[in-house]
Amino acid sequence: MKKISAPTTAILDQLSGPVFNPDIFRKAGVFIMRNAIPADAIEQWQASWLEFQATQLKESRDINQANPVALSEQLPPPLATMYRHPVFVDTMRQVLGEHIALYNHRFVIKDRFSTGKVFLHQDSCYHVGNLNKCSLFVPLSNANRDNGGMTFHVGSHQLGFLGDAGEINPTKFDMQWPTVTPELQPGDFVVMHSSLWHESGPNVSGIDRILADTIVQAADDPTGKELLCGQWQTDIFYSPVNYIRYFVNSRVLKIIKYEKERAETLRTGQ
Ligand SMILES: O=C(O)CCC(=O)C(=O)O
Ligand SMILES: [Fe+2]
Repeated sequence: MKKISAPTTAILDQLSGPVFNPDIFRKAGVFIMRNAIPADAIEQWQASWLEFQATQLKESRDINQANPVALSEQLPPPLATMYRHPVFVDTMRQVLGEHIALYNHRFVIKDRFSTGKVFLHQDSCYHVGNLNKCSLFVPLSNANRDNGGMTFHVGSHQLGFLGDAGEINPTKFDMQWPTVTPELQPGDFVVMHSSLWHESGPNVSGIDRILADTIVQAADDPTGKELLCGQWQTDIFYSPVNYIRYFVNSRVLKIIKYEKERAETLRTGQ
């Protein structure tokens, strides 16, 4: 029987509420804010989503094979800028301090084009710059176990970056983390440390699961995209976009090379 850390178990009933608890977040790596976003903001974002979906995502969408839930279409302005709502920096100041920047903003959705599960992983291994980043998951639909709501392994961020990118095998660790799969409603949002292990099941109910995923970080990180509050704390910047260009040789470049060679072998039959 694996050891579930007792302090982690003790905080399970304090993981959600209308008021952010930075001490619980530090230990858990996740906190669920309840009914924290004003209704007028949510209604505007939902209306914008419905129009966007009806006009641009109806027939098909551009599926990213590496991550089918990540929406690649250009968002309309109300959705592209929703991370600027003050509720988010008011919360994140308690984790990141006075000076906060945006790292990335996107949507992760489970609609009829991406109903599948997302394997257990941490996000830090896909990020560039400093490791102290947090996701804000903002539901514009209900999210629950039936439509592929996310599951969080509470406390697992304490292990930091695991050294590679991909599906985590939890059976290989001496300790076990309790899991939570919160039911989310529009107005709630989840704060998650980017090293926290998370996953999600398939959408079996057929009700779209629509989440915005905004990643924020301290403003001293040179990969910041936009200042959200305070002042920049760095005067050097570089872009995380297409980061493989920063390498002469790397694991990702090798995979690309091997994939090309394999395709060529299959094509020519030799
Ligand atoms: O959409 C989900 O359920 C999870 C997505 C996710 O964790 C990711 O894209 O990194
Ligand atoms: Fe993730």
